[in-house]
Amino acid sequence: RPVADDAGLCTPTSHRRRLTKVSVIGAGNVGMAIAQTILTRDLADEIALVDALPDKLRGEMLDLQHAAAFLPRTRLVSDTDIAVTRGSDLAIVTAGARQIPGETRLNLLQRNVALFRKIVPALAEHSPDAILLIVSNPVDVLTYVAWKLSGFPVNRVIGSGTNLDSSRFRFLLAEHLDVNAQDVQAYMVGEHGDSSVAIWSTVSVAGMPVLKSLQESHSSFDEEALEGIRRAVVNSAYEVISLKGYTSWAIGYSVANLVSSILRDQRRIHPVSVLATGFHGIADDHEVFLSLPARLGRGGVLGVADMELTEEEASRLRSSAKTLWENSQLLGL
Ligand code: 6V0
Repeated sequence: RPVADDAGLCTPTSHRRRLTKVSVIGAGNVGMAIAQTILTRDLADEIALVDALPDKLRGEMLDLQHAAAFLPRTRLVSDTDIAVTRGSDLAIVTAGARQIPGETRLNLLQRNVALFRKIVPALAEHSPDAILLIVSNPVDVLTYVAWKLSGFPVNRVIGSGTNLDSSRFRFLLAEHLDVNAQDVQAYMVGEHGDSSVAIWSTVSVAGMPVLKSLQESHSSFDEEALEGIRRAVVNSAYEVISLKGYTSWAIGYSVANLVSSILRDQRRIHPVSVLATGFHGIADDHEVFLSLPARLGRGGVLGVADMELTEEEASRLRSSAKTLWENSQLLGL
């Protein structure tokens, strides 16, 4: 005879499917925007939050839990101890030290590497089969650091890279062309941030390349104007930071979009930070992570596009690769 449980429901047979667990390390502005978007998009059965500040962490968890009546059912757990991430399918790292006024980028990098030395090996130990998704800046070098410290195969360590820069690029183009940004194909590749490279030949709307027609109809669409648009993409991050102090919503959606492609095995192509050695003339002995369009699925990085680049674009990539490689050599990994 069926027996009712405390909720008055009779369960005929126990039915369990494998649950999907995502961990977010760093419950700051970026980590919480990511967690919130994953929650609303129903991408995980369990989300584990980790931060070094226990009160803030518990406050953030409770605040999200109190929205349970309006959201898909997701178990939320949090702890300052990374053991709470045990058994994660995907671990997203957003923890980062904040730049101290006057501090050099290299010094900030070294402080973040020290932080990664605490976080990454522990993550790898608790979730040896997980995919690592790195968001903390400088994201390309830190993705390399995470790869080295985790000992994971390279397909399971991904940096959010220029996925966000490409989204900003598509937004600006969509505004200009008066179409939906989702219908604009356009890639920015290379280093996330100041030296990202806009690949103009990839800009298309509804599959139709638009650069040529833009240049024919607007004589002002010269090299200088194109570089101006690229700079506008780069500066848009600084503009948001100068206005509100940090960026959060766009990176939240951008990372949740990657999470969806990975956990749901969507095999979509995203510009993300991957091992770029050997691509576009990057030296075979330079292990660097840079963004290139990559196919993402349940196994992580399933392939990297060897895009056709102009010599100028490829040379910019090589120059970023050289700087990143030189910086990573100073870290003693
Ligand atoms: P934030 O709001 O200062 O959050 C960082 C969080 O990390 C804080 O809550 C800290 O308490 C926490 N933290 C520090 N040390 C540890 C530790 N050892 N263990 C666990 N947690 C710890 O910064 P914000 O959320 O704004 O930014 C986080 C990182 O994301 C920074 O490195 C940003 O530069 C980077 N971004 C990367 C982007 C990208 O496109 N890749 C975009 C935006 C921000």
